[in-house]
Amino acid sequence: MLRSSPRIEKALMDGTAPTIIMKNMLGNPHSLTIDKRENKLYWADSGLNRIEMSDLIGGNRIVLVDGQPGYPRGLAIFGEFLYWFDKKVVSRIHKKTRSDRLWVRETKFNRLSGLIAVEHTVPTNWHPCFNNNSGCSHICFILELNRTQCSCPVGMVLKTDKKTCWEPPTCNSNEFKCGNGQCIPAVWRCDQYPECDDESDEANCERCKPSEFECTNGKCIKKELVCDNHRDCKDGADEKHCTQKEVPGKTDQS
Ligand SMILES: [Ca+2]
Ligand SMILES: [Ca+2]
Repeated sequence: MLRSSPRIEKALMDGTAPTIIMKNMLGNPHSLTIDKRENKLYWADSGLNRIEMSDLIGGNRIVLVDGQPGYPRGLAIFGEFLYWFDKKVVSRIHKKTRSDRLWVRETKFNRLSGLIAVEHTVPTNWHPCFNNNSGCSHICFILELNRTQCSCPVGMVLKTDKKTCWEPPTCNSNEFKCGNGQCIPAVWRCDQYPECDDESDEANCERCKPSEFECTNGKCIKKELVCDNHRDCKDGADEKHCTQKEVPGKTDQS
């Protein structure tokens, strides 16, 4: 609904298939509510000072309350009555006969923000999402004809099974996703130089053959170069724990 071009729309529960069901003779419609038993739509219109009702496709409009000053809000259906409030007064009217209008009560609250009617007995087995969440890993919506559709929280998307949510890859197919979410070129994976801030690109790499020695940084050197009094590993790991003493001054690095 837009104030400059007021209209009432409907859409499926996942927000798709929006349809305008009403755009004529509207002032400032708001506070919509549905009577699910009667398949009726009710709304307040503070621009026209009315409360109106129609069927669920915008037909058969009836003015339920006319000349209603102020800003009626919080429409709620309970039993045979429509309830609403304006400032701190809650009112009701018979939803079909438009009779029995009365002030239900004046509350002590100056600025009510909502009104909810709660049925004492709520059926618990009719909704198709009640059956194992209809197989959805996170959110289940009901569509027309009691069909269901799965959906996901912000930041997740549905897998191709249309049931399971997962976090989409943020890296391209030619990139490697670091453990911290960073993307680096895939060829930098296991190249013995850490490019990920968490160095996950060099973790769990198959590096050295049985005939090789692995330096601390992952570089492979021939086993013959271990303890040969020459630093072949950058940190000299190949010359540590040797029975023979390291030759001072030999600091060649790889
Ligand atoms: Ca690397
Ligand atoms: Ca060496």
